[in-house]
Amino acid sequence: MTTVTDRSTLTSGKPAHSQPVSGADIVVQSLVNHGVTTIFAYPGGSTIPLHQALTRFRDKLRVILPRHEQGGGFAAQGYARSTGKIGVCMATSGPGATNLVTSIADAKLDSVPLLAITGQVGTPVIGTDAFQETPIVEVCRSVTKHHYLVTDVGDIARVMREAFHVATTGRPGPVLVDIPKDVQNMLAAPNYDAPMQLPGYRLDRRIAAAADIVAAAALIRCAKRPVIYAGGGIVAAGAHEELLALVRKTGIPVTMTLMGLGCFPGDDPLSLDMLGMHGSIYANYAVDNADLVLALGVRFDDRVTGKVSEFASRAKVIHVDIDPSEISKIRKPDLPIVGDLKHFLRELCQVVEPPPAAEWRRKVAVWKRDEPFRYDEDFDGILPQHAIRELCRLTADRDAIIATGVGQHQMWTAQYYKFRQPRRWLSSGGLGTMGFGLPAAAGAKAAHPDRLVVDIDGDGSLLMNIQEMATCYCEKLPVKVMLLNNMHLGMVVQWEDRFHAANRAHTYLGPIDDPEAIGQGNGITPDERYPDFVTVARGFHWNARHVWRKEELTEALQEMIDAPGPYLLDVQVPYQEHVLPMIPSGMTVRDLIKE
Ligand SMILES: Cc1ncc(C[n+]2csc(CCOP(=O)(O)OP(=O)(O)O)c2C)c(N)n1
Ligand SMILES: [Mg+2]
Repeated sequence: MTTVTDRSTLTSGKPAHSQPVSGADIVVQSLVNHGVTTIFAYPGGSTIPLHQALTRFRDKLRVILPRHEQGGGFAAQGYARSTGKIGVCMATSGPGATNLVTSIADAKLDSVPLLAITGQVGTPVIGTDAFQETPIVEVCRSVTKHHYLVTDVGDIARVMREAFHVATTGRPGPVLVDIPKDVQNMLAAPNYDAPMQLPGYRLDRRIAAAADIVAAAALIRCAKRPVIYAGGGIVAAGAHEELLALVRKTGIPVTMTLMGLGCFPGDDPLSLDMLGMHGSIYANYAVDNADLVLALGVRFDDRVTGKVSEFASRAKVIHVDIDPSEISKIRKPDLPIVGDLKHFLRELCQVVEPPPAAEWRRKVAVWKRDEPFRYDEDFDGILPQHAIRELCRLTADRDAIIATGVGQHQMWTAQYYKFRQPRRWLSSGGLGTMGFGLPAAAGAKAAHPDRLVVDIDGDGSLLMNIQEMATCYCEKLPVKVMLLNNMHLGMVVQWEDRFHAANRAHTYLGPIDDPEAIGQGNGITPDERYPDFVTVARGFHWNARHVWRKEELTEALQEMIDAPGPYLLDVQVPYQEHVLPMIPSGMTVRDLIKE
């Protein structure tokens, strides 16, 4: 068997063979060796040795106790997404481990470096349906980048080293390490520098060839209508400055995917904002009319492409990605390039010449001027879009980190909050997991105690992990929640309205005997609101306030921003509002709905 020895990950500085210690201590020492300072961990029978070991490293490692393992997984993701470092979460066997599954799957689809450690029942009883036994490696096999069931204490140090390496290199992703309780208790003399055994994991050719860089420059040189389609890969590669340099040199307009928001300044004249189903009209027009699309760290997701055969149908495509399996998965590019984006963009910038695209830039600017994101600014009440735009204005100089749940509020945040830097935007893109926002915000706050962290959430989404309010209070993570409360599963309501004759099918979040439940209400008065989020938040020792008058919004938002502790602002918004524009699923820019 071949072995991989990557000296760059040798961080222990310890002698190769030391005194015997427990498997649990080896795990925790490995975390420390790899620079982990925060772990989100919920204990149980199968992880008691690991938690006991964690107490011996109190000075080096902060353990944050979430109130649900899914919250722990999302908090670890908030940590990872906002820092670029690996996020680490831990859960006990059985229900603890299965509670992590959604956050692992979420990390897989959004390429987030995550280490999930689970306790497992003792090796003698594995496979006997022992108490709290689930074969979590089997459960997670297809939603991890890699996974381990460690049955020999002598393997732990190497496995941990491999887990860090796999999770953080190439295309990042989640790695699961499942450790039976008896293995945690066994003693071994650890070798933290044991060679990795990853024969199938080869990253050595993931650098763009010089000829491909020249070919890309040649295509750009001739393009009359070029567009950059930039995704989460730019963020993951830390290539935002290189992207900016390329745009400054070439003047090519940039549209971003949901995952890419912030990789190019949203307030730059050449930013076309987000593209796709709820993207800007100008981004979708630009891609539709482009003769060259530079697809950088993107995966041609169906929420971006709609009908694939008509997406960017007039364009040649240069597709650059670190993961070879993304190339030609959806769209066959004219120039496929497997490689690190930072390297590619830096090299390209050396040789590229501006394309003859001045007229195109003017055309795109006219679309942008004439077809902006819009809402009824005279509405007598608070529209969600208005609340987000106001929050964006009030936090413009705060370098805030914004998390979201999933639904209309998420799309409006993507549209109206202008991100200028990467890693300020934390949102579940690929899996679209409701309940992501609050724990992700908590994890980001743990990593950035001095930054303003706001979760812009929906009422349905917030309820899915509302127990994390306790984590925020007890662990001193003073995040803010701007709740866009429409008392509905708004995004599903929108689809009911558009495609199912407004027939309400279990999308009202109040009592079932209310006429609203079957779509026959006439609006929601303040005393009909349910649940009372302000009282709930206060029960968790948060400060909280309800706001519904437009003229009070700015002052209420400022109070939320300035509050020293965790704060929930329950913003009453109508449920009748739709996220626009919209290209219905599987359709094309010609089917774009503007109102
Ligand atoms: C865990 C999970 N269950 C179901 C869905 C399907 N879904 C997508 S958006 C949405 C509504 C979300 O409601 P809310 O959080 O109140 O946000 P709103 O759309 O009202 O802004 C639902 C049910 C989902 N994305 N995630
Ligand atoms: Mg809602």
